[in-house]
This record gives sequence, C-alpha cells and structure tokens, in this order.
Amino acid sequence: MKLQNDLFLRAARGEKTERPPVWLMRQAGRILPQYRALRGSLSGFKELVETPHLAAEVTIQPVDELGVDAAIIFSDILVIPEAMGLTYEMVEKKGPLFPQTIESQSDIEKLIVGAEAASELQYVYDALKITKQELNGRVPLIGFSGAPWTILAYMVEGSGSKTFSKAKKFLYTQPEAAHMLLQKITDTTIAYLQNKVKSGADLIQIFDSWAGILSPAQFSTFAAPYIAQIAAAITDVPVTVFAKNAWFAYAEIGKMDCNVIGVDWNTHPTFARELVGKDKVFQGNLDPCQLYAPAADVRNATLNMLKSFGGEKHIANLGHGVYPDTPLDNVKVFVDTVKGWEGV
Ligand code: 1CP
Repeated sequence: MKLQNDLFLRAARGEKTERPPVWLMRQAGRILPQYRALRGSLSGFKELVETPHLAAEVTIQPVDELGVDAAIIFSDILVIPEAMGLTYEMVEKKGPLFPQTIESQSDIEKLIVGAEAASELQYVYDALKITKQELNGRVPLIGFSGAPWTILAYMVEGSGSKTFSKAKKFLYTQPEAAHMLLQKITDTTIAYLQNKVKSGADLIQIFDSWAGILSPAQFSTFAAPYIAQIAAAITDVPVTVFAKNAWFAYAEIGKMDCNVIGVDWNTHPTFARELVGKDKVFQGNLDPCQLYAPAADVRNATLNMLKSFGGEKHIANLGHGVYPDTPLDNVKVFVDTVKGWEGV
C-alpha cells in the first residue's frame, strides 16, 4: 500500500525533505488519556502487548492525537528473553522482573534460539499486520528490538537497575559465556526482526538503552559486533541504531550498516557529526524533561534543537522516551513546532 505521508522514510534514507519528520520515543503510552483508559480496563501491561488488536489500537492513538509522522508498534524489548525461555512479569510502578535469570553457561545452553524462538512471537507479527491495515497508509510503522547487550543486561540482572553491576560483572568474569549468550540473542533478534519486516514494519530501530554504562572497550567487545550483525541482516528497510549515552562509540556506530543514529540529549549534534561523518541521518535529541517547562520555553528549545542539527539529515525526536506524566499540551507544542518550522 502506498504511504500518504512518507516523510519519515525519505528522511531516514538520507533524502532531502521539506522539513524534519517528527515522532517521540514512548509516544504510545501513559501520556495519552486514551491509553490510560484502555490500560485501566485490562489485567496488566502484558495483556495489552499480547492482544494484537489492542496493541494496534494504542499504536495508532498518537498518530490520531498528536499528528506524528511515524507510528511505533506497541510492544516491549523483553518479549525476546521471554521467547528464549525466560518469562518476565511487569510489576506495576516498579518495572520488569524475571523470576529466573542467567547465571552460568548451562543456563545459556537451555535457551531456545533463532527462528524457533522467534516463532513464539506470532502476537507481535499479528499486531503489526493489523496496525498496517488500520493505519491504511497514513504514516510508516516502526518495528524495534533491544540490542543484545541491553537484553543480556535484563536476563542476567533480572530487573531494571541504576548500575546493572551484576550484568557488567558477568562480562568481566564470564566473557565466554557472555559471548555465547550475546550470539544467541543476536540470532533470535535477527529472525524476529526479519519476521517483523515481513509483517509490515517500514523501518527497524535497535534500542541499546544501557550502552552508556559500558566502558568503551566493553562496548567494542560486547555490544558493537552484535548490533552490527543485526544491522547488516536487515536488508529491505532502513535501520536506526540508538545506543543511549554511548557518545564514545559514535565513530564505531557510524561504520555500521545502518541509516539513522539516535542521539541522546547529552550529545551535541556537531560533536556527533564530526565522529560519524556526513552520510548518516541523526534522530533526536530534546531532553524529555524540557517538556515540563512552560509552553513558550518548549517552543524555543525545540527551535534551538532543530537549528543545532542544521535542518537536514535529521529526524526530530526526544533524546530518550517521553516521561508518562508529561503535560500532553507540551508534547503537542513540540510536535507542532517541528511541523511549522520553516528551516534554518
Ligand atoms: O504499564 C505500562 O504502561 C508500563 C510502561 C511501559 C510501556 C508503555 C513498558 C514497561 N514498556 C512500554 C512500551 C514500550 N517499551 C515501547 C512502546 C512503543 C513506544 O515507544 O511508544 C517501546 C519502544 C519499549 C522499549 C523498551 N522497553 C526499552 C527500550 C527503550 C527505552 O526506553 O530505553 C526498554 C529498556 C524497555 C524495558 C522496560 N519496559 C517497561 C519498563 C518500565 C522498562 C524499563 C525498566 C528499567 O528501567 O530498566
């Protein structure tokens, strides 16, 4: 089906566009009253993720309400560890919890891997197909996964963490087991993302949310080679790599077979450009907390952010996911400021 608004995809491919496209990480979620109403009527987060027509409904809500230039499929990066054999619970107000974690090589040997694991996630592929139908070509649909290091971090740590010191300890004390696990996550993720593309995803974004806590040497050893394998295996659609806070790794990410690089709010676009070179497209990078400020400040900060990227090879977004208690009117100011921008 032909897209009516393909601005996001043209920009992702590096083409010159009339203005930067705009969407927000975590745009499908608690910032929207429609989401809170639907979520409140369900048993929990997982019911929403695992029921395709409901996942499709919340995926489309921000397109209707905010007028963003892309939709992102409502799901979670943690469906991959679950498909490999480690189920997770989403504890209200606390976040994810894995009753079983990975401690040793024998735990890794028991995991389900590759196409077999990916076949467990039919509900995600069904959600993509329904969303594509219901979007009816209005905007492109983003599919995503976690990067292997970030997924390993949850599988070893068992929950969220400020330091992920248990997961980092695993890299330092059991490097061979870590590589074995990272390769299994990579093989599963490739099969999963290829299925997502077949089910209608127009672009794939890889989230390495915990890249920034690794040392540069650890990133080069345990993160970069696996992200690179995934990026190279996705051949039919553009790929975005978002390695949060990994400014030290930009030159390395710049060499990967990806089109777009996510930039967090700690990283200046000109600094990123020097490291990456001129070919890649950047996506970001307003501080999500900026959206708590008065509307006039949000507008000015958004204009400054747009100018700082120079008006080309840029997809406007925040530097990380929008916080659930952000005033919706300010989210709209952000989106509308980008859409009304007349350029540098
Ligand atoms: O009940 C709820 O509504 C729970 C909140 C929530 C939501 C809305 C979670 C739990 N996941 C999601 C959806 C989600 N997760 C999306 C939806 C699409 C969109 O962007 O609109 C996406 C892309 C994710 C990806 C995700 N999940 C990441 C990577 C991106 C990032 O934010 O860094 C990570 C790290 C997760 C794990 C996760 N899931 C949920 C929480 C609270 C967490 C983080 C836990 C932690 O702090 O470690």
